[in-house]
Amino acid sequence: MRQHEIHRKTHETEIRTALNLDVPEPVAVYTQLPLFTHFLAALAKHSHLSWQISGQGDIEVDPHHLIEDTGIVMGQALRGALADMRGIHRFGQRLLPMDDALILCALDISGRGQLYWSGSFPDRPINGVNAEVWPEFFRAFASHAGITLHLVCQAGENAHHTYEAAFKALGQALYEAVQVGPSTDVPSTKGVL
Ligand SMILES: [Mn+2]
Repeated sequence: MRQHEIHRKTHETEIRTALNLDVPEPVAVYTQLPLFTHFLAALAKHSHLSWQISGQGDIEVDPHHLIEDTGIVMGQALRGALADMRGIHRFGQRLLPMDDALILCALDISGRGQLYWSGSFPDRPINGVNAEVWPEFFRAFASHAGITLHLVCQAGENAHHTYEAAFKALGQALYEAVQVGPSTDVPSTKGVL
């Protein structure tokens, strides 16, 4: 089984994540910030992977700490679960609509963690949470997972739809990228990822 668990506690947050890439269940997501829980639950559901995530932190200071640190821990869990990367599809992509929103997500489990964030993401808060925190989640996740992650907002008027579509698109692209095919080779001409 390709699985990994992380527990990370700092003076700002305490996050636990368990990920299993080979089974779709259980899925359990809880954070102190209901909007973030809602978005993570969408990611988990549409990834068809077993994510167990719990996060708490000093959201009274700023939701930024909880959101970024959860991205760090989820990225570390993915990297750990992938282990030697043998046989994985490596690339994943999704063009995901949600009403007015249309998000392109393309990722490469490259070993080089980097977020490329572009397009017309709405710069409006949702229920008091500023839009600037969402790319910080995806950046932390990409950087700690060691994946090249492109998220492009091709259309989006409603901020809730647009950011929720980004979480769903990442879930779907991840599912594709971590699937194991008939080859047991590491999917790189260099022989390592
Ligand atoms: Mn929603």
